Amino acid sequence: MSRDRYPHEDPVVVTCGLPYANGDLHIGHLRSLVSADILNRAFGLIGQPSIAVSGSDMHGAPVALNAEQEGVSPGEFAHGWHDRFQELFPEFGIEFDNYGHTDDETNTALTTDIVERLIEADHVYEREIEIAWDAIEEQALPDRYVEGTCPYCGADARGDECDEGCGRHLEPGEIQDPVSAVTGNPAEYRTREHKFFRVSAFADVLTAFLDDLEGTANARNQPRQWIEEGLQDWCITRDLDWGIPYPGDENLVLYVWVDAPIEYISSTIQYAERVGHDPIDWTAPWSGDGDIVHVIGRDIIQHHTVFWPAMLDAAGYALPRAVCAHGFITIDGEGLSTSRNRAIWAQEYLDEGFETDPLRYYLTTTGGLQQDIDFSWEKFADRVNGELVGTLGNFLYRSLLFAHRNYGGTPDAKVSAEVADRIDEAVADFEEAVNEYNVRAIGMTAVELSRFGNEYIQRNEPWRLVDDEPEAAAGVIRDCVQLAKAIALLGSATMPDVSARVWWELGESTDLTEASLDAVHEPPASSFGAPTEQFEQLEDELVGDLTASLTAQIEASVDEGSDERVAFSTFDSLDLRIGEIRSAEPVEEADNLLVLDVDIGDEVRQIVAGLRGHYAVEELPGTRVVVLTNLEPKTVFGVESDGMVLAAGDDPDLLTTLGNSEPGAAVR
Ligand code: B3M
Ligand code: ZN
Repeated sequence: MSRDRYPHEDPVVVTCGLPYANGDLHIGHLRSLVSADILNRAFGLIGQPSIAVSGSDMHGAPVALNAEQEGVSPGEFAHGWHDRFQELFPEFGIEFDNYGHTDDETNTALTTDIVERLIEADHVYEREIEIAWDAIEEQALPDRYVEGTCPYCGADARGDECDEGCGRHLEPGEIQDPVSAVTGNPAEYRTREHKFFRVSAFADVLTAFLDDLEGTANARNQPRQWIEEGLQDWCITRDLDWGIPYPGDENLVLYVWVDAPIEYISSTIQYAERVGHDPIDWTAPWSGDGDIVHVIGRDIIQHHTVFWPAMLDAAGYALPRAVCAHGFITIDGEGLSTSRNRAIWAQEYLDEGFETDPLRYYLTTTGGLQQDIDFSWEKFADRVNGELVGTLGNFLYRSLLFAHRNYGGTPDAKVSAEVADRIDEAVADFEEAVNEYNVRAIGMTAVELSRFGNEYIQRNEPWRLVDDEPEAAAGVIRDCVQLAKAIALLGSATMPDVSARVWWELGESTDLTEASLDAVHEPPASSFGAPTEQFEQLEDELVGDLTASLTAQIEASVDEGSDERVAFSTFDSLDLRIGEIRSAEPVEEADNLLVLDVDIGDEVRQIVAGLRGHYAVEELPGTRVVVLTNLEPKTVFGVESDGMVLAAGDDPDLLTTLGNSEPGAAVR
């Protein structure tokens, strides 16, 4: 790893966190993918040799569990998603130099080799641990196969992560009140032998690594705290029949988080094998000649700043130079949730017929990389209409149209010192942004330069000069055309499609993706045609429709019954008991309500129920029903209701007992 400022001569490998090949991609995934793509393109623009690699994460419980629920083999399931991802990436301008997957030969061989090195160096030992077990199904419950409560913060957690609470990685056996995610059976713990990687021995290595680590501050600070609290060794095997076998024990597979980051190296190797090692050895950064830059979501910082560098160090590889951990995305102020369908899906965005550059721009410039950001169609429209249509699109269109109409292209004049300096300033800002991995600033330079352009054209009023002072008018427009060219170049990392169109409209014949910022001062073609408008205004009516259909999509998923499971402890917190109806009376002024007195064993409760018209008041007394007794009391039509009587269906069918359970008997 070098500490040299970019651009330097050694290669840089930009990686993107591997999406699990287990479901559709949404804007949360896109934030990682696009940020990595932007960094890679931005490196290229400043003359830094770089590639972007990633791959699909095919192993582990996240894939096995979803495949099982779909009734297909994990391999077939994962390959299906892998193919879908690869079709989708180009639509969003996401260009990887290599996109592999964790189940291929390169990664299987390399993972086996790395784990063997860890074993040889005595960094792996065996320990008996308690793992979650479904005694009814006689099945181990690794990772996402089990749900329960986080031992650190008490939030609902699934398997190996506290995804809705403190965000910690959870070791096997740590989750409390475990329940099988497949059957809902309460899990027990069984003793099993598993392999552990001695992460605790790497505290000094990791501390030194973090002291030098570049990227976002969250990726340095959180692990420092974990190291201070004392590092735990890491269980690297699972009882699962899907994954890379543990070398030396075919009954165990490696934990998915062992082979997933190794795919970063495997993917680099595949690229190097394809293009050869001359003039650049792209694998060199993994042995210290060049830099590794990881782009990830903030939920997987621990994996990338503790487990992964420890593994790299133990196996003799170089450690990354930077970890850039982006924040989460909320949708209309609430957490994105795939199971609740509270998400903007990549495919649905495309189906609306939208271009993807505005979304790339929104996802990467709304907040700094590290910040959590909110998406709503309204906020999206505000930025598209304001910054892209109103500022950037407006400047390009008005100035290039003026140039085309009056001069047939670039006027024959010299670029002013003011504009040349302002372009240099933008280039310097851009280079600085790349050196700080500041994806937002990378995207803003083009918009800021257009803001200047609009102000410049407004201040110089070429439309007034054109008749009386033609030379002055030509000078102003010459400046604007140069600004447009610089904007296309600077904007091309974040908005590659729009920039390529502007480039082409400026009469450039070279491939913009091959260009560098050195071209900002080169004169554009002397003749070019009429420009087109680059961005479409999002009208209020459309925004209203999109917002309404997003709300409907979320509500429909709630009605359908989401596939999100509740922890057993959640169910257990409901006090359900048998009750016997003593009396029933209509509630005045409420057509469908009855007020019941219900004996629940140790007391009689007054409960209002929507049964009027479905049952005659005189047939109810003596009926044994199921009562939720610890529901918050409330007042309905002036009548106090303390509990809930359960019934099935819209045409309420009271739940009763098959045997003759006594009032007060607990329902489980
Ligand atoms: N497949 C996805 C995630 O947890 C996981 C990333 C692997 S990166 C090596 O966000
Ligand atoms: Zn937690």
